Amino acid sequence: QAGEAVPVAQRSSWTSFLKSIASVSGDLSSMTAPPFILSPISLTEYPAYWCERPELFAEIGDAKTSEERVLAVLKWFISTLKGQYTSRNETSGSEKKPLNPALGELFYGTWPDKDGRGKTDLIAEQVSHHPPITAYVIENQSKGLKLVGHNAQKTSFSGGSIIVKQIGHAVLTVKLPSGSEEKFLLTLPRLRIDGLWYGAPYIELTEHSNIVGDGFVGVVEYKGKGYFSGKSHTFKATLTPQPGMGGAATKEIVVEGLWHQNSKIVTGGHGPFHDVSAPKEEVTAVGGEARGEMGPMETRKLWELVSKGIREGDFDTASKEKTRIENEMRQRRKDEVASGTSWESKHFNQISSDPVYEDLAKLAKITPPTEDAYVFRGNWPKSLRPSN
Ligand code: CLR
Repeated sequence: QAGEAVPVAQRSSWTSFLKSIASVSGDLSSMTAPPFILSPISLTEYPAYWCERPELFAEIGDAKTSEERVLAVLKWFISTLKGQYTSRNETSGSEKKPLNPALGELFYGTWPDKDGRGKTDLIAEQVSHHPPITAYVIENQSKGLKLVGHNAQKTSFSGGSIIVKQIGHAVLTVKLPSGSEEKFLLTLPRLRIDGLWYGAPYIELTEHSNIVGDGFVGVVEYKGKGYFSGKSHTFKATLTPQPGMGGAATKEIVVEGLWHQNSKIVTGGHGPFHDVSAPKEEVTAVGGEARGEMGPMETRKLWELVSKGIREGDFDTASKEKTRIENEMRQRRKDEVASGTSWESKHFNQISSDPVYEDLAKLAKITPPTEDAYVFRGNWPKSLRPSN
């Protein structure tokens, strides 16, 4: 039944929202949606999903061989998927529409040191508003790990589902004890958002993504529940060693399972691989200002009243506040035009092609062959790096 999960009073606005999704392709983020589907959290907070199991991230730095390292990267990567793609369902019953970040919106966070895993820090910045692009860096300095990436989405509508093509990539740099570095290129899966008609959207991953580095080309294939067979959230990862690319490994490794539950190694070894049934650890938001306070562009400050309105069901206040913020941002852009200046990112420099991406993409035959990227300027706020 259409809209069964939608509050009765919002059914007609849900139907018109779906109709406009079907006709507008590209960017849904700025479309107005009915209140029941709104999330009080901005997309600038989503990069935190990469580190909700900080001990698995840290383990990459402890690996002794190329094979151990690539397996640690795969395990950490797969273990993030449950949080990235099912956590809104679990906490609020369905996928929700995140707040559409303002240009220059910031999010700072940390996961404290515990059991020798080291402290891990995060900066995310909205580096483009239209289309929305979020750049981020996640670093565990004591383990020599740095993840730098950016995310954008291109959406279309097909067969009653929203198809989300993720644009962007991430590069994980691992500093080895010898002083040399290994770099891993991570690309992102495609999403299908189902359950729209009913009013309870949820995500399935489709197609594939890559993990390439340290002498390995890795492909992760995603499948969902088919009409006749198959299970939701299935994946199969194949890691193929590249002859002559350093790394002592010679055998192919295959891992199969369910990314939101567990998986096992089926080729090149055997036994359990990952298991995400244990609780995850959410990021601790940190203010980026001098005394650890949150500045006006920090996401939880900027959207404070909108979020409160959404959480408390006061949608009038939420929508008034949202309009106020959007108008303020429009005014800023106009002022910049008038004064001949332009907005500048606080933490990232855009480059039009990324040599690390190009080399590793070529090796794995990833398209497009080149992609722009955002380079972190290294300027951590004092609240995250007191010694700076
Ligand atoms: C952002 C990057 C993260 C993974 C991730 C998870 C959920 C995605 C989100 C990304 C992008 C925006 C997204 C969202 C799910 C729904 C939302 C596609 C890829 C769209 C804009 C909202 C659709 C509205 C329906 C829910 C009605 O690492």
